[in-house]
Amino acid sequence: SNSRCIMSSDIELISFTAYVENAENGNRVNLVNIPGNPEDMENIKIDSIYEKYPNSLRELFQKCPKDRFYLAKCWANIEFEGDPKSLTYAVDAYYKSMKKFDIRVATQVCSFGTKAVEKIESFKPVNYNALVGPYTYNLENSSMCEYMTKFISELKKLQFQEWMNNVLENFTVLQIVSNKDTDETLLVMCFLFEVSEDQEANYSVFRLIE
Ligand code: G9O
Repeated sequence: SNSRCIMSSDIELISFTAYVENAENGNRVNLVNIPGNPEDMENIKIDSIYEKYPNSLRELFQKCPKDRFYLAKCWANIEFEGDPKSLTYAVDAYYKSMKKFDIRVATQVCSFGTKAVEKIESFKPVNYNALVGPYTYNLENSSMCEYMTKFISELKKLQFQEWMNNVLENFTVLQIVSNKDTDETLLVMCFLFEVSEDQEANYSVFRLIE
C-alpha cells in the first residue's frame, strides 16, 4: 500500500513513546516518540537490516504478508536529569483495529543481533462490547526492564556522542504484535537508535520491503 501510516491490513499503530519521568518534579522527557502517521515514509530492503536482529525476523518476513514490517530509526533524546532513584522509564504504545481480537505484544531488546531480554504483554480491545470497530489496544505506562534502564543510564555516562552512537550500533529493539489466539503476526516494528543532538526525539520511518 502507499499509505504513510504504520499499519497492516489488520492493525494500525497510533503512537509509540518511550519516556522518563521524574517523580520529584513530575517532569517527563520523551526518549523516543513515533506517531503512527509519520510525515514521510520510504522503502528500504529488509535484507539490509537482518544482521541487526534475531533470525526470527527473516523467518517472520518469509511467512507473513509483506504489508506489516516497518523500521523506525530513532534519534533518542537522553537529555534528562534527576536522581536515578526518582526516575521511572516506561513505554506507551497505542494500536487501533477494525478487527476485534486479543493481541500479544512481544518486545525484544537485542544486542549484537541476539535477543537479550524480551517482554511479552497481552491486551484486550477497549470498547469490548461495541458491535463495530474500531477497537483500540492500549499498552500504557509499561515499565522498562532493568536491562534497559541500566543500559540507558550507562550510555549517558559516556563522554562523547560518537561513543554513544558506536554502542547503539549494536543495540536494537524488535516489537512483534500478534493475534493472541491464532498467533498470526499483525505488525512488526524494528527500531534502530542514535542519540539526538538537539534535546528532542526525532525519527525516520521506513517500510521494509523484499
Ligand atoms: C538511547 C536509547 C534509547 C532507547 C529507548 C528505548 C526504546 C524502547 C524500548 C523499550 C523496550 C523495553 C522492553 C523491556 O522492558 N523489556 O524487558
